[in-house]
Amino acid sequence: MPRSIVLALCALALTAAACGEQATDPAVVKFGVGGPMTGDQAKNGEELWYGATLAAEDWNGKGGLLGKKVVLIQKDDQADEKEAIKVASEFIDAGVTGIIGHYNSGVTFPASKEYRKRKILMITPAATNPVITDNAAAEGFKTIFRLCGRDDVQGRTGAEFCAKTLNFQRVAVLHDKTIYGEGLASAFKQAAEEFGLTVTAFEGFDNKEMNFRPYFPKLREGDPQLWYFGGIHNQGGPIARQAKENGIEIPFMSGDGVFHNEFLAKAGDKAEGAFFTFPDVYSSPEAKAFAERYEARFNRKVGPYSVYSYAAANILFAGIAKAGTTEGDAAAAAIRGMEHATVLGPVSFDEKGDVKGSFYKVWTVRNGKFVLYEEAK
Ligand code: ABU
Repeated sequence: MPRSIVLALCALALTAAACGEQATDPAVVKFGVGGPMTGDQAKNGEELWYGATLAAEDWNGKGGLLGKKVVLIQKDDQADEKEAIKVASEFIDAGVTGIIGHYNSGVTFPASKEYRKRKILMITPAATNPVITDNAAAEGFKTIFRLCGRDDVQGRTGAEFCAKTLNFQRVAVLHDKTIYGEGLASAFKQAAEEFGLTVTAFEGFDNKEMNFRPYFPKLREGDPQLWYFGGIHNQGGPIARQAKENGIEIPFMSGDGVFHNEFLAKAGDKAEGAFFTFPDVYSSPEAKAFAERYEARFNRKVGPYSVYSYAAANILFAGIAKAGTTEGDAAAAAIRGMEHATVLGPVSFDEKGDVKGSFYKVWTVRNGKFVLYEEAK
């Protein structure tokens, strides 16, 4: 066969394949689940995926959404800000109605800009940097939602605990220089200073760093009584362990990105006594029933953001069902107009797309487990 004909046939086949992915199957409604599915944050992506999958299975088990089968598409953003636009474009090309994701604020924010200009619904179960919803609202976009809390709120919760419960006067702060880690660290610092605390250090390092010893001299300066870390558990576990191995015995505190069994595994016995801010996603009868069902279905431990992802997917599907359409603005209005009965308890959204109210609590590590500070006292 002449080479020109072979090339033409190949081009035709590629176009057909591409069209196949883009084609709208009238019997299905597609949603994207985006997060870090590989690498040292893969547990976070896994939680988003399996939480959303259980919600999709529930809806399909009762007839689907608007009479169609819910189909989820998974994409790995590698927790990498440079992957955000590529992954967002792939979801858009696949014809998704909505996104459950992403996990990292530094990925979620640029990806959300792609979704929102096409009126694709997005609900992040996990990305806590305020800019995601603040910027969408300021620019008049309505289809962006955040089910988890915000770093200005959780940073303040942590600082208030240091000032009013622990009665400390001096704290030090380290962060991973990402928009999440540095943003949370800055929110903690600002609130700490408002509560009258002295912040003895505020230092950042690359989010791939694994040797933290060079930062410990700075951490010791000014005699802090606690040190705060803004970052994710892949660094949070090793840095907490290395700090204690190097004689830094003051308590470690961090936020939702480190609140994970991966922290306990990586920090080992050096995790004991650490403090965290995270909502109580484990204690209610609904949360316990969810955890049992999730672990039986997927043969893996439930994680903090499995619960959020299940609730986020249900909110998205319920809004579309209520609106009777997948059109973004109409479904977003329905989501805002509802009180959602979720596994986290009742949830409603403000005009920006943020969840109303604050659910942050302080946790500590006792005997190798996370326990609510109020119950550990
Ligand atoms: N909020 C936990 C970590 C994800 C992020 O906001 O970057």
